[in-house]
Amino acid sequence: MIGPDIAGIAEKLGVAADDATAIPQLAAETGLDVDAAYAVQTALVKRRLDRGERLVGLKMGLTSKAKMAQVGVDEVIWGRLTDVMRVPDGGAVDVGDFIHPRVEPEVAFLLDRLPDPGEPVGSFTRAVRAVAPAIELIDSRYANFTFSLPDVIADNTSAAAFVVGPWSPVPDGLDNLGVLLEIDGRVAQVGSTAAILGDPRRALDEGLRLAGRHGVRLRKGWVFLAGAATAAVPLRPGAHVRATVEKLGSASLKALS
Ligand code: 0L1
Ligand code: MG
Repeated sequence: MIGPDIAGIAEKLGVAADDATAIPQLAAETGLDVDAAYAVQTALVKRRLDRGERLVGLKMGLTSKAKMAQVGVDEVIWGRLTDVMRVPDGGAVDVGDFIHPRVEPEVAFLLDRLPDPGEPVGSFTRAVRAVAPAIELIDSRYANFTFSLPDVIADNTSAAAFVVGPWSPVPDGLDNLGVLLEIDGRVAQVGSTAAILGDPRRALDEGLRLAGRHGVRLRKGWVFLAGAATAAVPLRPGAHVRATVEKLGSASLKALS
């Protein structure tokens, strides 16, 4: 039996992102399962690397119940981050570069000495040099932000852009810090880092385990987005977005008018 056309699906998703034009879901029609979907993700990200982008990290997706409920998919997933996706703290994005962008408050880790593949993280403070508040801008390439599990994996877990706030040394506890997402100074979402797999440190174990299954090794110096503590909020032109994590401070982003 002939399997799904990995390169062809990656090309469709890549063009959808480049043109900021939504496409219909692909997985059901092409018989894409989870493993094949990660192969599409690899091909989709390679398309970026081939035009000069650099891998700078890894992101976890759907690590909270709020996020799972928002999109109707209930498995933790992971995707890749490139240098072109990174927006400086306080920087601006053009909403027109995206299809239907949403923002969500996250916790970022700066990776340091990582265990060998297959080993648990063990000492979090050895594996992570610093932590920071972050904003992830997600933008599903599928119409109506609607997808199945293999669809969203193939689409690099909707990764589109991210902002990392100031790095701090790893605080004593990361498991129950207040999280706030403000849009134009008004509270849009409130949560706790406990929403991220009970403790965002667990996201790193999951990232090592899940990415390791696909032969992907996390690297020293990479940014690791542990996941969102709340549901995501649509990003409108002209909006000022601020994500604050207790003890860690804030990251911010502007959408051009
Ligand atoms: O980062 C995320 O949790 C997003 C994962 C993909 C689902 C979505 O697009 O909301
Ligand atoms: Mg996210």
